[in-house]
This record gives sequence, C-alpha cells and structure tokens, in this order.
Amino acid sequence: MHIDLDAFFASVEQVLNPELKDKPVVVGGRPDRRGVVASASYEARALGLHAGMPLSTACCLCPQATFIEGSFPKYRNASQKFMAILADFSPFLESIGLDEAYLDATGFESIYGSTHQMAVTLKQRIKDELALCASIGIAGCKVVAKVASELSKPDGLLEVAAGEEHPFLAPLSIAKLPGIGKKAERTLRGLGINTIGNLSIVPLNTLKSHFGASGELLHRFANGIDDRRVAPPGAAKSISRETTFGNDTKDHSLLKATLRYLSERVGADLRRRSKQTRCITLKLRYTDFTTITRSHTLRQTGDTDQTIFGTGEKLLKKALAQEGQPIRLIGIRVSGLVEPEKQLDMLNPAAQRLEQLNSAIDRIRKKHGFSAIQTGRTLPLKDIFPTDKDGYTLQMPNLSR
Ligand code: TTP
Ligand code: MG
Repeated sequence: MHIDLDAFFASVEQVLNPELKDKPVVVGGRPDRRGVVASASYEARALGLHAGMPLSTACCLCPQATFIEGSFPKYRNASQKFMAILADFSPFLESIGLDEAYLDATGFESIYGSTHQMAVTLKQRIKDELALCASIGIAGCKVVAKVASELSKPDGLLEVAAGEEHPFLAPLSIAKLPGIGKKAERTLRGLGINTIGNLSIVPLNTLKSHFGASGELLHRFANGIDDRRVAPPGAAKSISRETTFGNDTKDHSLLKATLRYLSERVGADLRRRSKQTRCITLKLRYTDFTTITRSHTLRQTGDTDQTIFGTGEKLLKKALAQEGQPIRLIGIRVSGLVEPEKQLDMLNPAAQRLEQLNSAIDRIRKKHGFSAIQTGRTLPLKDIFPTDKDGYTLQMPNLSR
C-alpha cells in the first residue's frame, strides 16, 4: 500500500480551526510575503491553486482564501499520530516524509478479509482519530501503488490487480511516473514520448543514452516492474535548513545572523541524532536565481553550533567577496554524518567546554522551547521575523523547523 494524506498542512489547519472547514485554505505564508504555496486545501484547488504557485498569484486567483504561515510542530505532531496508526496495521512500514508511507500488508490482510478491506479500515481510523483524509493505492509493487494513490485523490482508494499493472499505467501521462521530474519530462516529450505506455516500449538502450543509469529504472517503472522492498528509512545522510528572504539582500549582518540561526537549527538536530558532521556546505541563491554551493571538509568531525556556523561564515565571506549580486536564499547543510568519537575531545578542554555549552543550550530549549535562549548573533532577526516559543518563523514553515 502507498498511503498519502490529502492536502496535509492545509487539512491540519482546518482540523485545528473548524471555521476553516470546507473553505479555501493556503499554507505557505501571507499573500503579501514572497514564497510559494506549500499546501492548498481541495476547496482552494478547485479554484486553480496548487503547491508551488507563488503566493501573490494564489492571492490574485483566490483572494477569499485564508492564507496561513503554518507551523512545523503542528504538522510533526499530526504526522507522528498518523505513523502510529499505520504501525498498528503492519510493522513493515516505510515513512517517506511527513504525510506519506509505504506499508507491506502481506500476511496481515487476512485479519481484515482482504487488502482492500484492510485499507478501508485504515482510512476510517485516520478519519476517526485525526479527522484527516488519506488516499491509498494498493498494488504488487511500490511504484504502481504510489501512482494509484495519487490518481485516487482525494479521499481515494484504488487497487491495481496483479497482472493489470501495464494496462493501468499505459494511458497515463509520463508526468505521473515517479522518478520523472520536469527536465526528464521535457526530454521525453521532445522525443514524442507522452504516455507511460509510449515510454514502456522505448528500447532500454535509448533510455540509457539519455538518462544514464536511471534509464533502466525508468524502463522498469514504465512496465510496472519494481522490486524495491518496503524498508524502514535508514539514518539521515545529511541535515539542512534554508530560507528565502522577504526581499533580496546584500546586508552582511542580516546574512550572518540568518546563517547563525540556521546553523543552530542544524546543530540542534545533529546533536539530537547523536551524530557528528564531516562536511559543511553553504548554499546561496542570487537575485537572478543562479544557485551555488560551497563545501568544506573538517579535519576533525564536530557537532557544535560554533563549528557549523564558523565554517559556514568563512564560506559566506568568500562567496560575498566573489559575487556582488543580492541574495535571495541562504542555506546550510551538514553531511558525511558519523558516530561521535568522544575520546578525542578529552584531550582538548576548550572543545569540551563548547560541547557542554551546546548540550546545556539543547536542554534548555528542549524544556522551554527554542526561543527560551537566543544568541546575540541572531538578534538582528528579531526585527524582521515573527517569533514564538519555537523560534523565528522564516519564509517557509517546513524549513524553519
Ligand atoms: P504532498 O503530499 O505533496 O501535498 P499535500 O498533502 O498538501 O496534497 P496531496 O493531497 O496532493 O497529497 O506534501 C505533503 C506536505 O508537504 C504538504 O501538505 C506541504 C508540504 N510541502 C511543502 O512544504 N512544499 C512543497 O513544495 C510540497 C509539494 C509539499
Ligand atoms: Mg499529501
């Protein structure tokens, strides 16, 4: 089964505020701010709104919609409850992001009579306990189940019987096939390939010549063949936070303060997972939308805010010296995550003190919220971003977590 909640962020807002029920709701930010729609309720979609649309366009099309900044803790909370319900149905559960999961029903369907009946029961529990709608696709493999759940939305349930995979996929647009992004779609359409059926009969070598190794995956997916197992997600490979500014900026103190704040969020997450980083990457997007990343590999792994920000700040300084354009987006990522090597720090009292400082800050924030203690370096953000107990609300709610 592939299970995906309908209009997740927007639906959570409608549940928390019944006045919004059955009304057009947009999560992503206020219409006078920059940024895009993260989630639109189905009432808003009926009026032409969709995820990824600039908020200003959404507001023109549908000024009567309620625009909500959104707040990540609310969605995380709903997501945890959603995943807990799924886990009651099968231990073979693979969550993909907050509102989406694969569930291997094999062997558990007999409890309910059939896989279809199992899905009906699952949908009902989600409705009863969370007041949310889930759409479910059932098939013999992941890719077909995912296409089926997407096609069945909203409040859908669609089962593709064994042997029916190819006839089910064939008439659909190639855009519906997981793994085909905007660029691959353009290439395929340029070759006259518009449906998954068209794609399924393209010789494998032709696909390989255009898409390299992923050509083979496309070939298999288009033919409804997918042997990926439902597996619990592995440990994170990287952690990142980024944000788009309300106005493009060259203000060094604002850039530094934002970078410091994002570094603290990354650092807190890194330490919560008891990991250390080997590589730190700064991301910048300029006014003309060119995006650059600059990385630095540490000689010794680390997990403190000071290490992450200190490295990011050096990379930022260099980038600012090379390019004069105003900056639209800034982000920081840590990767090459490893288990901590505690014994090394024993020899270095300064490093040990920093570690203690970080863990004291983590404890305070865990108990009293992220804003309970703030560093001087992030103070310039106070005048720009709204703040609550969970920290500053940056442009996109899912990124300010
Ligand atoms: P989706 O499942 O893609 O979207 P959705 O649940 O809002 O709508 P659908 O009924 O089509 O499933 O993504 C889940 C949540 O992730 C979504 O509610 C908001 C968030 N999100 C973003 O923040 N930015 C994005 O660009 C997208 C696509 C989603
Ligand atoms: Mg969804």
